[in-house]
Amino acid sequence: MKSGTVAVIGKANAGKSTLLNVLVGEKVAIVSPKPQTTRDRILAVLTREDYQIAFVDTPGIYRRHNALTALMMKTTETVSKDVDAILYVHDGHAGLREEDVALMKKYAGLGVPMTVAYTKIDIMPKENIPADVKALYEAGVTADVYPVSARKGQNLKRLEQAIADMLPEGEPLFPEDIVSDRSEKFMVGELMREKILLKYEQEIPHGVAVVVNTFRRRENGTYDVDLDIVCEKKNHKAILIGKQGRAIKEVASFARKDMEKFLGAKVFLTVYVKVREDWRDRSGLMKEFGYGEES
Ligand SMILES: Nc1nc2c(ncn2[C@@H]2O[C@H](COP(=O)(O)OP(=O)(O)OP(=O)(O)O)[C@@H](O)[C@H]2O)c(=O)[nH]1
Ligand SMILES: [Mg+2]
Repeated sequence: MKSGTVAVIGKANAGKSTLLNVLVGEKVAIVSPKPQTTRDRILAVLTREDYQIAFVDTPGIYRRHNALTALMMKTTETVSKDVDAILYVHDGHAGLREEDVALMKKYAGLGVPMTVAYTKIDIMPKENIPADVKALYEAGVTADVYPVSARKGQNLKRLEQAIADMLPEGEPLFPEDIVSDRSEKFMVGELMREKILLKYEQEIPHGVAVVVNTFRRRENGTYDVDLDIVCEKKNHKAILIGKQGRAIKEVASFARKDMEKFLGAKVFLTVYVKVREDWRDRSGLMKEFGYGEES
């Protein structure tokens, strides 16, 4: 039996979390068209007869702007050095730049086996693929490259096998019914953040933290969820809430529906919007909001 941990690494917005969700067959990480969607490491386990792959999703590589981003990059660096293998996710549709080659070389040089998932091939000209694969080879990236589409489910079996092949022989690290290490409470907060990422412009969602204060299952099986949406500025709060509370109502309603789908039960959701000036640069507040438990 092959068994081990695999860091899922790549630039922000490359498609890491989407690929991970498809590979493990369950939504374990939120996804959005905006960079910096994933803020923390998330473990996702895929168990088959012959192997167990424990993926660690990571925050995408991004220019540093504030203490939160710096912390996210630290998480990614730490994870990449502490695994049996690396799955480097490259957004093929965004083109291949020198910085991509440099990043792949950097991670390939860490001393653990690496495979490249060249993703989003469903939205790019197919003829670019062999040219990019050749360019990578000529640039000295020795890892195998698998062109895939997470959205269309193309070529994923071959990628999965290649990942399993990189792992050492050993017993499974996790029970086979475990898919993620994250609690339902965490996921509920993340689903709220996902809807905020989808609804508002760049600056707003990046400055938002979601803090779940109550997550309770009643005897009749329904759930009570009370959460705070914490933003950085008063004017962000006004935008989040919208005219007569319309914006927040809409986004909360989307989130609630997704929470109900995820939990398989009715959810009573209460949402508060709060301001904490520049929390992303204040480590005490970051900790309070669940970031910075460096592991
Ligand atoms: N067309 C297409 N879109 C994809 C594919 N995979 C991901 N996407 C889209 O790419 C965007 C980013 O996806 P994520 O999975 O959130 O990317 P990520 O690498 O986890 O991003 P961060 O967490 O911000 O680092 C989303 O809009 C996805 O729907 C794919 O195979 N095909
Ligand atoms: Mg992600």
